[in-house]
Parts: sequence; C-alpha cells; structure tokens
Amino acid sequence: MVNKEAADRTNGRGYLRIATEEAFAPASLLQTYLKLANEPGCDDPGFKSLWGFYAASPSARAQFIMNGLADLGAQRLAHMDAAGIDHQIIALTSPGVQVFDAPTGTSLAIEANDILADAVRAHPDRYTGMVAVAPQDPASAVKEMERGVRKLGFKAVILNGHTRGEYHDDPKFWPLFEAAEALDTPIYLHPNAPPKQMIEPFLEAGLDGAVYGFGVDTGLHMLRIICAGVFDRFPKLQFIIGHAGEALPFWLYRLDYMHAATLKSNRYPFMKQLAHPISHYLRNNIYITNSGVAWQPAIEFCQKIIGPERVMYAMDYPYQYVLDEVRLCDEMTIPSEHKKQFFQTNAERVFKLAL
Ligand code: 1DF
Ligand code: MN
Repeated sequence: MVNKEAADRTNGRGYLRIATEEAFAPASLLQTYLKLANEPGCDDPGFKSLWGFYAASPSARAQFIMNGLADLGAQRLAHMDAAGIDHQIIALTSPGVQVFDAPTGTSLAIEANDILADAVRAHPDRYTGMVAVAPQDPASAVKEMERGVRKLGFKAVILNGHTRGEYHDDPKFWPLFEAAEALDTPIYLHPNAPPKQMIEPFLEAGLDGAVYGFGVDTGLHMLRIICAGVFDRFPKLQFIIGHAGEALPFWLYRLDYMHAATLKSNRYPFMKQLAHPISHYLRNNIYITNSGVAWQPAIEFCQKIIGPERVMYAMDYPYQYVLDEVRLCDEMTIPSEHKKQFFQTNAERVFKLAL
C-alpha cells in the first residue's frame, strides 16, 4: 500500500531507511562477558580477544560501543535520527549466548529476548527484534524461537557463528532449521571470531576480528550449511548474511565449478550430491546485507549476482556508526527501484514489517 503519510516520512527521498544488522546487549550480559573473558579456564581465544578488549578498553571506540549496545532508549533513537535511520532490526550482539554452557545460555537468551521485546513494544515504529537462542540445547532453542516469533513478535532468528566450537551444519542443530522453516522466519547468520581450531594464524596477525576473521569464518559456515544439504532438506528456509555476503558472491563462479568437480571425482566419499549448484542456494535461500560495506561496487555486484530483491541495507550499529556511510549509500548511482528495494522494501518483505 502506498499511503501519502509514508511518502512524507521519507522527506521526499522516496524510501525509508531500514537497517537490518543492528546490535544490542543487556549491560549485565556485557559484564558477564568480561568475567568469562578473564577466566583462565575460558577455552575460546576468539571470545577472549573480542570481549576481553571491548568490555575493558578505555578507547573511545570501545566506550562508544559498550554504551551503544546497552541502550535501547533515547540515545539509540537520537543516533538513528542523526543518521536518518527510520527503523532498526535488532539482534543480541555476537556471540550472543552461544559461548556459555547450555543451561546458562538458555536462561540468558530468554532474559535478553525479554529485554529486547520490551524495547520493541515501547517503539514498534523504530525497532524490530530477532530471537536469540542457545543452540547448545537444540530442543530449548526451538522452544525459544517459537516463543520469540509467536509471543514476542520477533521477525528473525540470530545465530552468531559457531556454538562452542561447533558449526551448525551438524545434524544435531537441524531442528532449528526445521523450526525456522515452519515458522517462516529467516535466520541471520552473523559473524563471530573463528573457533579455537581455526583462529591461531588470524590471532597472531591481529586479523581475527571484524577486519577479516569474522568474514572468513562466516563465509565458511554458510558454505558448510549449503554443502551439508540443509536447503535440499528445508527448501523454503531463508538465511541472511551480512558484509556483502561475506565474500561468497565474489567466489561464486569458482565455488560452483570446484564443488561440482570435487564431487564428480569422488574425492570425499562423505560429500553430498546437492540438488542444485551452490549458486542456486545463494539466489533462492540467502539474503545479503551490506553491513560494514558502504561501498557501491560491492553492493552493485551483490545485486547483479543474486538479484536486487535479495540485497538489503545494514549499518551495524554501534560497531560502524558512520553518518557519511548513509550518505554514500543514498548517493549510489544505481536505478532508483534498486535503491528502494535495498533500503526499504526488501526488509519490509523479509521481516514482514508494516511500517
Ligand atoms: C565488530 C563488528 C563486532 C561486527 C561485532 O559484534 C559485530 C567489531 C561483536 O568491529 O569488533 O557485529 N560486525 O558485524 O561487523
Ligand atoms: Mn554485526
């Protein structure tokens, strides 16, 4: 429906700006992160590197992020207004509750979801929530997904990278995928630092974080899920990945060629024949956001490779709160229909928004 009021709300721009990978964390959880990162027994070097830094550093960047994460009120809204962001799709920051033991993770997910739900109820025109879950206990994770979608009105599920060193292509996690498909709710596969078995060469070069490790690990994780046959089993399931598709669109030609060649030569007896080439799943089961990549060549390339109906805007607040990036995206020299899909209508459809 095109109503006049909605047109006015864009100040003549012609589209609302909906940011789709925005983060929050209860202040108490951030303190729990700090405690865990400092425990000698903490067996997750990526977590130590990430939260040992942000939760303790006096740097302006860390302070801004810590304040921004915990605030779901006036400060966040003022920052959105200053950047011209009409609406945020908000998720519990990485690694969510996936770093804890199962009972702790399960109860912290419920607590975080309740806090986010209160904020969404207070500002339904500005915020939409994603459900945090503890895949450590798949059965309770499914229950929390159902509660999040049906009772709290959340519109997606957030998965932050590996769960205690395990990737979610493991069949024990497939009940989550079955539930997401049944609920018709997309899963945002958000980065975390690489797990212990992968992180060492990243860490020793200072490249484990958002600079590179996040993207490498998340691209790998998405590919593992595709190659395990998850979308053949759940063909309606939709994932969302950020950071211009974690480089997968750029790799797509080679992925299709080499995956087929590897299968054909029977190199790995366990490797599954898929119903389609990898590119099919990118074009039918995966949405991409430009979180952290306010860069026309990358955005346009994603639109060209997987379709303008599958590429959405994200700011990655508070990690990349850069006002000039919104301007850069506004000024992209792409067809105005594609820009409206990018900033507004794709997100409205994917997250079932009624703004
Ligand atoms: C960072 C970046 C941290 C992103 C994040 O969550 C995050 C960072 C802990 O810069 O350390 O979500 N990001 O998505 O780019
Ligand atoms: Mn992010």
